[in-house]
Amino acid sequence: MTTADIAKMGLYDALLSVKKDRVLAAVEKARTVMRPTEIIDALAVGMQEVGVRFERGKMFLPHVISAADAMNAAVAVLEKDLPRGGAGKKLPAVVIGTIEGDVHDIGKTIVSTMLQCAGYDVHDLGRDVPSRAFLDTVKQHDARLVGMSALMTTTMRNQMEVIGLLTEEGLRPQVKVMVGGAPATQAWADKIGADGYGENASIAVRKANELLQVGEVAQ
Ligand code: B12
Repeated sequence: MTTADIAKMGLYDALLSVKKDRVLAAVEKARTVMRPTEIIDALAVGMQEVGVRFERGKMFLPHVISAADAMNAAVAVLEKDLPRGGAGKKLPAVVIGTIEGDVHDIGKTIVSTMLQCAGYDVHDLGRDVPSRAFLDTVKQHDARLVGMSALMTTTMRNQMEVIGLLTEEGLRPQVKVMVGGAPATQAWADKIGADGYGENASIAVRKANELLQVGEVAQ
């Protein structure tokens, strides 16, 4: 087992302890042997396991909230270490948010942070974002990409609504759409006519670069 594997396990265990100080200590250790994006991806795996344990009744809402808080604190610490891309060139405006009716924003915030670090002009609308707000912000900033997160099967359909609004307003040809969040899949993206789906934040940045034909940045 490599030191990076050990650090990865440490991150996972710390997140499952749902203790912020343990998570931040594990992040400090991992920083010496792992890239910041790898650390975030490893914590995201831990967060998914928190979800599984919550579903099985082995963890309760206060645990989920503490884990979410620890995850957000870790991402805030790692943000300054993330590779900065787009040096010298101005990358297009991107609008991102969690869809209406949905307050889950951990994954969305990770994607948003990594897109910013890659050099995009990101307009993060937060969570529970009304469909029309995506459209208004696209117009306001002449955005070239919309990223929508949904964590619930009941809110996913709002991603389709935003695509419908973009089409109605004649903006669809120049605005790419990327969807994500745990219940999203490539099949879902195809079904609703999105241009891309990203399973995690690193893939989301790669996909955005591909869709907007922007050169790769170091990860
Ligand atoms: C944390 C959490 C919460 C926290 C949210 C805190 C926060 N600030 O986000 C709190 C406690 C507030 C919460 C509340 C609720 N939750 Co909740 N929650 C979760 C949990 C455990 C983890 C979600 C998470 O943060 N994952 C970690 C992140 C890193 O992963 P991620 O979001 O998937 O993001 C990654 C990728 O998907 C991708 N990605 C994400 N967004 C985007 C966007 C784009 C454009 C791209 C390309 C990629 C991308 O990149 C990210 C980074 O790798 C999930 C369980 C699960 N299995 O997902 C349940 C879950 C999503 N919640 C659920 C439910 C039901 C609720 C509540 C209704 C509970 C209740 N009864 O009150 C409320 C929601 C109220 C509302 N209106 O929204 C259900 C949804 C079930 C369903 N039918 O869909 C789940 C699945 C749990 C369950 N099985 O019961 N929840």
